Amino acid sequence: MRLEAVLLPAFAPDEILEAVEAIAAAAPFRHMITPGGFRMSVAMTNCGPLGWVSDRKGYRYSPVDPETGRPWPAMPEAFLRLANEAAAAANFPAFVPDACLINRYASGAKMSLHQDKDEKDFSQPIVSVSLGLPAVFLFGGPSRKDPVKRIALEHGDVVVWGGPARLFYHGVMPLKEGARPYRFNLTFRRAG
Ligand code: MD3
Ligand code: FE
Repeated sequence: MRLEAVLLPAFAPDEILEAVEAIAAAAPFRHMITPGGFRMSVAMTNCGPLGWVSDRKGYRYSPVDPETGRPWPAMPEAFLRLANEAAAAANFPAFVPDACLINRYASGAKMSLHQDKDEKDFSQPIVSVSLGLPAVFLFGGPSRKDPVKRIALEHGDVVVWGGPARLFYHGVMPLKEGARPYRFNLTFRRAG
């Protein structure tokens, strides 16, 4: 059986957050601009061979950080292992991501309902890892009009989105203040 969205509670080890800090030292978090000219409330960076970027020209994957012209930091071995093991637990064996987008939410930051469709192969799942402050995740359906479910995502939770769910609309409610400054979300993708 091929499951569509699989939640693995507290699956991510705490060391992942330390690796995020090292990546951000080489490729700092920045607020990208949407093609429509809006500054995103979520700050982003990437690691791995490809990174997701947005500017006035559109959304795309780039092998270099547009802020520095240099390649994104390498994907840590622990990231590859975590993504691969999570995908395998959801019956997607041999998942090897080539992109890891790292989102940083301060209180009030949100992500509007959208689909992830800038990747080449939708048969590959997306693995998401939540760290830090909790968030309310919105999970809809294949059409923007479909009703949305609210799912609480906590520190360490990993979700694998595959099959039809891969193209479902989703978003994140404005983050509430909490005991830590940020929520981080890592999304592992096969982009190229
Ligand atoms: C369901 N990030 O970066 S992760 C994104 O919490 C994004 O930062 C959110 O949506 C965040 O694009 C949600 C969970 C997630 C990621 C990708 C999906 C759920 C998904 C793709 C298809 C369906
Ligand atoms: Fe998304």
